[in-house]
Amino acid sequence: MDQVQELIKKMENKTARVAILGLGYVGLPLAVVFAEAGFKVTGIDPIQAKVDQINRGSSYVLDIPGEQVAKLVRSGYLTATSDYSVLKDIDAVSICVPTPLRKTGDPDLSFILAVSDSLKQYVHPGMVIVLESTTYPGTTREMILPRMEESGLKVGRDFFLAFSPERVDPGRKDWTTINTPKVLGGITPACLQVSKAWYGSALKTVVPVSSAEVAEMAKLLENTFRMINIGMVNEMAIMCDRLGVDVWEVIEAAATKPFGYMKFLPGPGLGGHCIPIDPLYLSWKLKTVNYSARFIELASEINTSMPRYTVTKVQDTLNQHKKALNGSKVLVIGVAYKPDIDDLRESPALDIIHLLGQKGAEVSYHDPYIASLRHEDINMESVADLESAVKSADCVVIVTNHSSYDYKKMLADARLIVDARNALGLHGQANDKVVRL
Ligand code: SAJ
Repeated sequence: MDQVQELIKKMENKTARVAILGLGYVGLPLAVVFAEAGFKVTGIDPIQAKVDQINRGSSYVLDIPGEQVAKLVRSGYLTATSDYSVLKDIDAVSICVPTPLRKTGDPDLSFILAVSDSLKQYVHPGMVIVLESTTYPGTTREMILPRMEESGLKVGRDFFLAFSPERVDPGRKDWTTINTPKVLGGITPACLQVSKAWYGSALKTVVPVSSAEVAEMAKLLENTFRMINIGMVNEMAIMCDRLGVDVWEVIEAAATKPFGYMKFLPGPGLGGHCIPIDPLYLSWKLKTVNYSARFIELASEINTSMPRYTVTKVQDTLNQHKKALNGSKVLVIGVAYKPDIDDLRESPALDIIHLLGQKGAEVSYHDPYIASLRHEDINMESVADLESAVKSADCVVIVTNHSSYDYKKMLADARLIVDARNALGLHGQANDKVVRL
């Protein structure tokens, strides 16, 4: 039996030994899905604290309950380590490491390259490798393939290599790792065949495509679509403001169209580790082929201008009440990058707090998910007594509309509110204490 058939057999009877490189919000749920499917899974992460926590049977990822990890660890289906040498006995590897941006705005592939340099020491005949980290088209073929072939092994014959974009939406309950359709593209047809047998044995729906590049590009289309539409609706908010029209009412009216329209909402900026970043991987790649991705550049410009636009709203609102921003008490409500999660990455609240401080405001914040803020020049704790903080603030600015807040009470207690998320809804529209984006 050749390598392909042998591996497919191991996937079907779950005897293939699986490793997940990177145990974050993508890797840990994926490790759990394969373990629940009956594979023996080894999670590998360089952060010993994560490894220890998993082996103690607890979870640090919001979407994965601790008892689920404990059950899988107790039954021997899930274990964690920081030792890459275990890869010598592994058949199937999924790479789920971060792909952030450098300060210069260029892609930072250092995590992918670091794990590839570890993995290449252990690649052996009969191994399948799938990259999940969001990256520009060509990364799998240009950066991972050559490193694996340094061993002298041949892709598609000895080992198999594919790309499958992660589609984890932190905090979402309806679409999770196991039931979200999974796009999968191989470096060769045999790579697709083997990786499809592996992923198809644990995930509900696998969507095979003709190459790794198609799979890499599909992911970037998904998130670029989102980032550009958010940028467009943010500019709509700015335009409506200039025309004296309520953008929130305009959006609700447009959203009554049952076809040919998709609702996005303006906000104080674009947070998260996917939407603001992934499209810039694409625009960077296009620059290498002398093409300027103008939609992406423009949307990014508008989205990154929203924190300053929000602070200007606060300044103008105080000004209308004969108060200077300088010296005023401003309370920021919600600092996570989106509602009902504890993730701060790229949160616009960080820029807003920084800008408010720069303009001399006395800034405080409250967020039920984030007890303390340590970021660049920001070193703050979430206020303990929300009611008194709202009452004593000269202006409250709602940046992240967590669903746990009592917005009616906040409206009653506050002197002034800048509502950057339309959290107050209609209560806010007819109230002269409230200014919306
Ligand atoms: N945002 C707006 N207006 C909108 C939607 C979002 O300002 O209409 C802001 C959010 O407040 C946040 C940022 O954009 O700051 C990103 O929000 P998001 O809803 O896109 O949340 P993410 O970053 O968690 O996006 C994830 C993505 N998942 C992956 O990349 C794997 C994205 O592809 C999903 O489409 C998205 O979840 C989702 O559908 O919720």
